[in-house]
Amino acid sequence: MATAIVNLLINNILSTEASLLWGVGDAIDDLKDELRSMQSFLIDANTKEAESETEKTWVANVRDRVYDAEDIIDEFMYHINSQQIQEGCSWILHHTIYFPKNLWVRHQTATKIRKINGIIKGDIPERKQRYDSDRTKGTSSKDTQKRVVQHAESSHFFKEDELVGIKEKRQSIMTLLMDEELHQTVISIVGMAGSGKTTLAANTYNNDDVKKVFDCCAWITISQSYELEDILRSLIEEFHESRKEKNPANLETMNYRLLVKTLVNYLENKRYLIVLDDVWDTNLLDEIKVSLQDSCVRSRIILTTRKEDVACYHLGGKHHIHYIQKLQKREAWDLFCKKAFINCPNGSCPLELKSFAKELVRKCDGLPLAIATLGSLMYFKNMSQWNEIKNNVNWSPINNPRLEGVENILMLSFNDLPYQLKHCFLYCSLFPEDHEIQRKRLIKLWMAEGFVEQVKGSTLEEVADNYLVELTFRNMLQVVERNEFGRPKRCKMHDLLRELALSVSVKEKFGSVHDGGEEMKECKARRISINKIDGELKSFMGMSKFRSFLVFNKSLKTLPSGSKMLRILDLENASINELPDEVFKLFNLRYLNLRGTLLKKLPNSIGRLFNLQTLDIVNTQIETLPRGIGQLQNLQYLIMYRYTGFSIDFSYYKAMQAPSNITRLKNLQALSSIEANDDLIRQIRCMTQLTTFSISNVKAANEMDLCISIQNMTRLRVLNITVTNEEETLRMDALSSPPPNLRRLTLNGKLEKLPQWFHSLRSLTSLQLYWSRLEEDLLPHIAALPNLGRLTLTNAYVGKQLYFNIGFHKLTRLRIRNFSQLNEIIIEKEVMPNLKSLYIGSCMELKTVPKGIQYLQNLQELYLQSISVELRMCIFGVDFPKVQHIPKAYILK
Ligand SMILES: *[C@@H]1O[C@H](CO)[C@@H](O)[C@H](O)[C@H]1NC(C)=O
Ligand SMILES: *[C@@H]1O[C@H](CO)[C@@H](O)[C@H](O)[C@H]1NC(C)=O
Ligand SMILES: *[C@@H]1O[C@H](CO)[C@@H](O)[C@H](O)[C@H]1NC(C)=O
Ligand SMILES: *[C@@H]1O[C@H](CO)[C@@H](O)[C@H](O)[C@H]1NC(C)=O
Ligand SMILES: *[C@@H]1O[C@H](CO)[C@@H](O)[C@H](O)[C@H]1NC(C)=O
Ligand SMILES: *[C@@H]1O[C@H](CO)[C@@H](O)[C@H](O)[C@H]1NC(C)=O
Ligand SMILES: *[C@@H]1O[C@H](CO)[C@@H](O)[C@H](O)[C@H]1NC(C)=O
Ligand SMILES: CC(=O)N[C@H]1CO[C@H](CO)[C@@H](O)[C@@H]1O
Repeated sequence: MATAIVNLLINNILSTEASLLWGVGDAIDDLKDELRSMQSFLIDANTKEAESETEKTWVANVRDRVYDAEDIIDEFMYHINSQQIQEGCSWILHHTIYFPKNLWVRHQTATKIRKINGIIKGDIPERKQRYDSDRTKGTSSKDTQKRVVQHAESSHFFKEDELVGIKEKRQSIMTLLMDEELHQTVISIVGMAGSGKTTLAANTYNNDDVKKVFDCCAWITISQSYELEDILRSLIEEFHESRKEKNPANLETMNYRLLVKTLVNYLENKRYLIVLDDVWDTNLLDEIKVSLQDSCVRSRIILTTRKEDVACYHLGGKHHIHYIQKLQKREAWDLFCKKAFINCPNGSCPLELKSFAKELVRKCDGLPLAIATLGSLMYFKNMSQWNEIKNNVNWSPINNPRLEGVENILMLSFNDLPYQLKHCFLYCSLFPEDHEIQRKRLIKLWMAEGFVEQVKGSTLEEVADNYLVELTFRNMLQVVERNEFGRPKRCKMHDLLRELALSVSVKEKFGSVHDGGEEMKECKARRISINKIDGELKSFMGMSKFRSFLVFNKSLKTLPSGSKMLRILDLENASINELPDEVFKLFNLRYLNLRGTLLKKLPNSIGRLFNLQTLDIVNTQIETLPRGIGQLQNLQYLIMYRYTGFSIDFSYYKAMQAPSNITRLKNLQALSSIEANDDLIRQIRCMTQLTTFSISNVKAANEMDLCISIQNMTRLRVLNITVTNEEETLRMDALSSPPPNLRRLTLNGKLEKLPQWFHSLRSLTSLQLYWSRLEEDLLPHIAALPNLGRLTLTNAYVGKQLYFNIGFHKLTRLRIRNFSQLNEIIIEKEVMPNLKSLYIGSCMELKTVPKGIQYLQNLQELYLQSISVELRMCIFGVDFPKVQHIPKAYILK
């Protein structure tokens, strides 16, 4: 692992901008040369983790020296930058300015670097020879690229894990859930980490037969430390969500007593199902007991735990304990084969591998997590690589006394990762236990850290996306939710893997998590994640070396000072309403996430953050961007809207006002969402590089200018346009052809007709029309879009009938809302054969179910909201046979 870290450091140093290094350039050049030659064999050495002790010590030493070098360079850059700011001309940075008072610093820096270089140099030649003669092959990231594409096409990718043996176990739990016992009944599922408790609970909980019989359901993940009030709040939210009801208005501010009262009232005489996942102590059960009264209506509680005393604890009512058995030899083998040999004839193990494979599976000790991870690892290997592993495996605890058998297996999977993926994987452990990690956030963090390799013909974002997919293939991350094309949207890290990753992180000074308890005194790692805090967070030793500072706790109110070299500052949802000036001097900062904080304003000095790539200020109180924003020449993602209402309303979010200087940002790819004015619309045409563009406050009179601007944005994939108000018309006909790769289009405003360029949206996968109030029938135009997967029509058409008579072959999600005249929907046979989800809301004239709904054989969910009494009666009466094939149908208020 240390070698992977050294590589990363080297890459970061190598990418330092040379023009800034006047006066220290020679020393740094020498260092770069040395590092380059070292890097080439460090990469080779990377997978060979069975290094000898001396080897390990050597690599660790190199790591520390390179850390030192990085510190010196970053500190130097910081110094030079702040000098120039004082001189009042920070934007001249790319032309280096010569300041006499910097001479001394430059000289000093050069000396320090030479010294480090000497140390590294003295150690290398001899090693180099050795490595040259003993090259080993590891997984390279190029293989990763290829593989991901291959697998994305195989069905293996999309299938959810049907764990071996789960059917019988599920049946026995289901029987307990649905039996005739009137009293509240607790079913404890107990087993060790990685034994599949949560999978079993989830598999039962998500079963439609189960959900149908309960009035309301909630799934709460507890994990090791929890806040009781948060849990009660989540319970209330989940219950409401399960019945598609709005949360009580004052939920956020309720105190403990009120929360309990709300729950008790809500649950009275309701048959409820609760899953308490991963309970660690009996205190929680004591505390939560009063909220979960028994109304003798066959309510059920499932709890999963690693601890027997928790499992045996009596909440009252009836009690059953389900011990998760380790997988039987046969089951373990089947699971392994499913993962490892899915592409082999009959999915079975080739004869010549059998004995070794069996040996491997035996080591997994019947734990599904270990078996699945190992199986996925072996899936990627060919015969000769199997043999290599066979010969290299250091099973015996002597090699790694710290680890148990199962951890050894997980370590094997970790070691097999290409070095970029090692960083990415370790990074995930900085998120709190059980945190659902958003794909978008994660890959931006990876990119800002410099983990993502440039690959010819792909954007960094695409490469990062593939890293994520690869980690999920390997079962190192679990997918919580996928988008309409099967790509991961949210992921989670299994506890056991997270513990492992954290232990590696700490050992390698890669990163560390602050979990509350004692006051923070010192941290040696380069990255810190604050998960828990007690009171205020004070400055502590080691802060000056931090490159990443992540906060996952609402209660953080102030930022401790002393980190000058941060690359990443992520304060999402922290209760911060002011940032210290220090933040705006962070010359190295690449990623600044202030989403959900209480900030009201950004200072002009934000312009000093010369290296900033991502700025996220979604859902803050900020309304206007400062002028300094125009100086952020490296900015790529600027994300800044604020939700203000429900998505059925015309104006449900607010965009940001920005100085027109913003158009000078030549590296900006995502601009979302900006408030238009006449000037801006004209000037924005020079931003031809944009891939995501969202603009509001557009007027009909802007047609020409807006269209010229969009015409120039040939790389656009996402486009959102919103007009000033409900009465304003959106005119887009001046556009001669739309951006060729447009994937998602949202038009919010009155349309006289659909623009003539509509038929050429060949790549469009998602279309949303809000408040268009078209008078012509819009469906023939939309039916012609060959790749459309999602369609939302909100108050888009004033006609009486929607007739789907052709096309829509790839459509999976359709939402029809607020059609005031609509009284008939007709769907012909073989139209939208892949529709999975259908929502119809606020269409009061609609009195019957869509004609032809019975042809939609893949429809999984039907939502009807604010519908007429007649339609409601149809559903339960004459039309029932037409909808009874739909697994989930909800009628909401
Ligand atoms: C695959 O299974 C079928 C039926 O179970 C069997 O006839 C066939 O011989 C098997 N093929 C191999 C390569 O094992
Ligand atoms: C196995 O895969 C490795 C790496 O992709 C490759 O270098 C090697 O040639 C392959 N061996 C065989 C026997 O296919
Ligand atoms: C935030 O920190 C407090 C204090 O340690 C802790 O009680 C709370 O659970 C933390 N919140 C989260 C979401 O972890
Ligand atoms: C931040 O808070 C919002 C609103 O409460 C929530 O939806 C979101 O998931 C939170 N983000 C994280 C990373 O927890
Ligand atoms: C744009 O930026 C330049 C320099 O950064 C500044 O002089 C100018 O006043 C700015 N213009 C506007 C309209 O903000
Ligand atoms: C575009 O609009 C859709 C629908 O309102 C919204 O979900 C999405 O977040 C918007 N995208 C951007 C980049 O503003
Ligand atoms: C943008 O479009 C206009 C008119 O279509 C054209 O004259 C101009 O060269 C384009 N600008 C760029 C930067 O491509
Ligand atoms: C529920 C809802 O938002 N209804 C709106 C639908 O559209 C009409 C007219 O276009 C509005 O008046 C309603 O308020």
